[in-house]
Amino acid sequence: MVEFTLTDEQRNLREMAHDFAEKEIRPVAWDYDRDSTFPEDIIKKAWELGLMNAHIPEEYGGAHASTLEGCLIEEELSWGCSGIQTTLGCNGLASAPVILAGSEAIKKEYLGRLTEAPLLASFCLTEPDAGSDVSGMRTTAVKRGDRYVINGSKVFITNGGYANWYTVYAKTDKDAGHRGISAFVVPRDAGVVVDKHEDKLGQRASDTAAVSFDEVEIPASHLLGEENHGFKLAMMTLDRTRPGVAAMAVGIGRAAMEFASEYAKERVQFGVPIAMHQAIQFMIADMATEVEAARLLAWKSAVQLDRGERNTMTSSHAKRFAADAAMKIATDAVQIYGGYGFIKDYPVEKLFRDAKIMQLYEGTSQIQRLVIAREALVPRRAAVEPPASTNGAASTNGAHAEPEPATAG
Ligand code: COS
Repeated sequence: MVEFTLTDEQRNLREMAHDFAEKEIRPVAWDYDRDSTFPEDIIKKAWELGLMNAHIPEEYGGAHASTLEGCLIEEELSWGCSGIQTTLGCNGLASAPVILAGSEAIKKEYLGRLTEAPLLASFCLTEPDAGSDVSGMRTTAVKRGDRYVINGSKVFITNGGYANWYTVYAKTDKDAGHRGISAFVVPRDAGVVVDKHEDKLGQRASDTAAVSFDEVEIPASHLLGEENHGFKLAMMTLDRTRPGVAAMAVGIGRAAMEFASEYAKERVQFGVPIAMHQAIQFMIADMATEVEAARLLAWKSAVQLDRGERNTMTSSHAKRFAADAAMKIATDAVQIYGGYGFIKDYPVEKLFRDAKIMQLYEGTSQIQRLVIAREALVPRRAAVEPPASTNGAASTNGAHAEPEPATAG
């Protein structure tokens, strides 16, 4: 059965997120963008309301929200400001590998930190010379007794300058390509150095940092899952987070469409509001279709995961389509505003800049196409295979590892 109706609980959640975006995010979003200020006060308020860390299982203090429910929150907050939502949502990316493969003690400690206080965590995969090509990473983790020693540097790390702990991918076998990568939890006070905060084109309220590890020692128990199984863990993490990124792109596209529609009804040229001209109507019509289609793809990829099915293909469909749609919609919104769209006094200029990152982070649009092509040509197994957690038991996270009824409807 296909059901597109949300439950009352899900509608209430979406309303709460929208209300927060409207009252707490929208009024300050353009100031945060202009000044590139980190939204610490908004983090505290969102954390108190449960709009952060919703995905964390109840036993570690979270609400154990489904992926679909996460998408509802992410679309609304991103409608408010996608830079601020990137900040608020990053704990989901950093903690997904911990939920999937961390030992009980690691989950208790590090997921607990996020739910007990408004702290942040970061996901450290990308390096200066290893972006799309994850297996080209150079950061190393060498085992010495009951500890690992990490050396290397990571770039484009969301919340990197503010994180309390980091999920770090490093080579544990330099000659084994993707089969020589492991994942670790690294607390900031182990010696993580923040080298640089980037000055970005868009999403300027989010912190994007370069961080480095110089002989950073962590207990061996901070390994996530098995040694040399980190690449798959990273891929499984991205399968889980790309539906939410797609939902964020829907939020940007929807915001741009709304601004453009309102403007088109007010702006008069040739004696009538420009919304009366078919040239403008067709642009608005395409925006509406793209928002709708992108949301359906995001929801499908989320529900598939919530059912315990593998969603690699659908999450790439969703991420690719929604990101490209957000960029196109924001570009056309600037077009509808004409010269005013190019000026910072008008809202769509920021949305145009913000939309661009959606085609870049969590896998470029080209990488999504590559994943889709591979899945189309050589389909993988349909079921999700939970990785072994560090303590040898299968992942205890039911939402991600075991089949569950769909939450939509
Ligand atoms: N889930 C589980 N396992 C997966 C998987 C997935 N979604 N995708 C790939 N794998 C497994 C494969 O089955 C293969 O397993 P074996 O070692 O048993 O053969 C292994 O991982 C390697 O897969 P593949 O050959 O497809 O790896 P590639 O090096 O060709 O890379 C891409 C694949 C390019 C898709 C990957 O590196 C990628 O997604 N890059 C983009 C990274 C990214 O999004 N960066 C943004 C920063 S994170 S915010």
